[in-house]
Amino acid sequence: MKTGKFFRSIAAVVVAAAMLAGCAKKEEVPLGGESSSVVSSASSTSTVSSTSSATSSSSAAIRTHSSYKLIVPPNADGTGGSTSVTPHSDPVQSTPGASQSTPQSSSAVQSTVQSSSTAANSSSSSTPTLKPPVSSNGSAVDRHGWLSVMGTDLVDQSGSKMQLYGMSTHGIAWFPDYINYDTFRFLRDDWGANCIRLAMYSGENSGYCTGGDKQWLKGLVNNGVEYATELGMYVIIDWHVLGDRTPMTYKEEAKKFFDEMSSRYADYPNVIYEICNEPNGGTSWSEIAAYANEVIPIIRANSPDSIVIVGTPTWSQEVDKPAANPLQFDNVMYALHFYADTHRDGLRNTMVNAIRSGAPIFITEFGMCDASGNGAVNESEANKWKSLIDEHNISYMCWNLANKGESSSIIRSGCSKLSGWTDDDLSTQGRIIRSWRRNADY
Ligand code: IDC
Repeated sequence: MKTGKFFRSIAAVVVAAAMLAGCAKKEEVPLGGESSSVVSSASSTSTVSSTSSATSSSSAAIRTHSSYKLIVPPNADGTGGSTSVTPHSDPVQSTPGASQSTPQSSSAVQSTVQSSSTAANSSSSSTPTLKPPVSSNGSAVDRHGWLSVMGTDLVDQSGSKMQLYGMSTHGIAWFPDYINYDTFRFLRDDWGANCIRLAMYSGENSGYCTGGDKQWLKGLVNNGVEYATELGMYVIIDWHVLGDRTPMTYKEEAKKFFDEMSSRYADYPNVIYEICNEPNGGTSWSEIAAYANEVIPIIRANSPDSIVIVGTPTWSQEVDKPAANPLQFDNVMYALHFYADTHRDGLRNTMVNAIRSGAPIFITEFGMCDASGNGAVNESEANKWKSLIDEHNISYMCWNLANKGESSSIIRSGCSKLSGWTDDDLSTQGRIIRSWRRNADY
């Protein structure tokens, strides 16, 4: 039996079993996450329109799924879908990854989510079929199966070089509407994406360890994985360390989370674990390595062959550190993040040198603007990165899948469509990214 078919059968059994378990337990989980106290404690000036949950209401249903809530797309006739998804306000922007002198852009904190169901459904298919239009070559996961790391390369099940490409969500707590089957399908079919990254902040406002509703957040991750799986796409579960600076801050929570995720997705060849987004604030490689040495064995015990990505010091820029002192596990890659208008030749040189020293690099986040996630889009610097990325077979995920009023959001602020975007619906970065891989064949 082909790996893909085998995997789909397993996945179906796992899902069915989990749903039965959920029914048997009759466990009810409160919806919508945090109380108004969390929302009102937000320091951001973000505006969240009250219509955002309406969009989701029309396109998905929550069922109790073991201890998670599973959001289920509606039937083909449009019946059966509902949910209650209450996005939280994201926090005031810090300036991750910038040199000390990079100023913070005040406009980065402006956000308007306007996910009105009418607009969202008018141009995107409102009734996902759950029968993805897989090309005659099969989906990416059908064709490439379990991935592994060989030397500095990501390779597929037959040992051929593999490059993953796609979008990272924004914080799933703040922009949950984009965890959506149609959204992922459009990215796959129109943009040529073969991977989605699910960014779950661990330490910010409404982060997993800082007041977020854990069951709701895990439900979103769960949905994201299931949609990607249905679509034959790879999916990265990102423990988005940022405001918490060192992954040691919430190490115990991380261990529990990854134990749960890797046991749930043990048989999914498409699930990749990113265990700490961007250590910062002086966190050393040895501290990150100590964390990784505790978390990776937990993942390995459940899912021995999955790819694990580890963040690196200084907002995932110091890939020279693991190049000099690698972790002692197979199938591990190191994260490098760049924002093209801030990070130029210096970081590109660091990356190439690290690869030459044997470090497998995965760019799990990049933008074309500055490191604040805002500011001018620098296409020529972005193109330099793109050449290097292709030259070295590096996988790359673009930040971010949202319509926030910041340059790194790929959807224009004010556009509420969840899929079916034309160039007019996209930000400058969105238009460029869309053009990069549209006709690529995976
Ligand atoms: C930014 C978002 C912004 C949000 C902020 C929260 O774009 O809307 O308010 O986080 O602190 C990173 C981080 C990523 C940042 C992004 C842009 O991993 O979370 O997102 N960035 O600043 N590293 C470098 C840049």
